Amino acid sequence: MTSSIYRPSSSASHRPSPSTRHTRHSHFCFICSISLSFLRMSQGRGSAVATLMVMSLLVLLHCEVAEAATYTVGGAGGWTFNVVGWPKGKSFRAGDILQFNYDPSSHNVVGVGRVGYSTCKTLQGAKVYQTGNDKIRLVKGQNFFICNFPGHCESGMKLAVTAV
Ligand SMILES: [Cu+2]
Repeated sequence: MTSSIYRPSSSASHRPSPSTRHTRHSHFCFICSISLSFLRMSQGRGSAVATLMVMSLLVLLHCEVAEAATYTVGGAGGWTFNVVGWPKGKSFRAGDILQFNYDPSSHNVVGVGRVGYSTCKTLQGAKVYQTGNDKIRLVKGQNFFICNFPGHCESGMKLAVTAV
């Protein structure tokens, strides 16, 4: 049931919008359309076995991605200062996508580790996102992001999300 994905949190100041989980991965339709193309091809050849195989694959893929969701970090305010508390009260799954919306001349998104998150330091080789419209897929476990413009992370422009 997708209606009860959010853990109740007595200290949360606002309830997250439940509508976010209904957004599915964009590649889902891509996979479906390719699979359906193969399906049509195999039907043309009259191969019942191939048709069955493709249909099974389609069902399998559907099950795999159906639960993935896209979350807009910070909600309407986007990726900005004091966004650090945004994940509170929300549940995330591996494969879910975080959408970071921001002005790329003022901010960026850097994938860091636990130490980078707590110290607001970017280690060499860290992945830097800077389009202003970044979609980042969550991996299982902890995911840490900061803005490494001077002083921003220290002003709460940091994010720690745990995906199950
Ligand atoms: Cu910033």
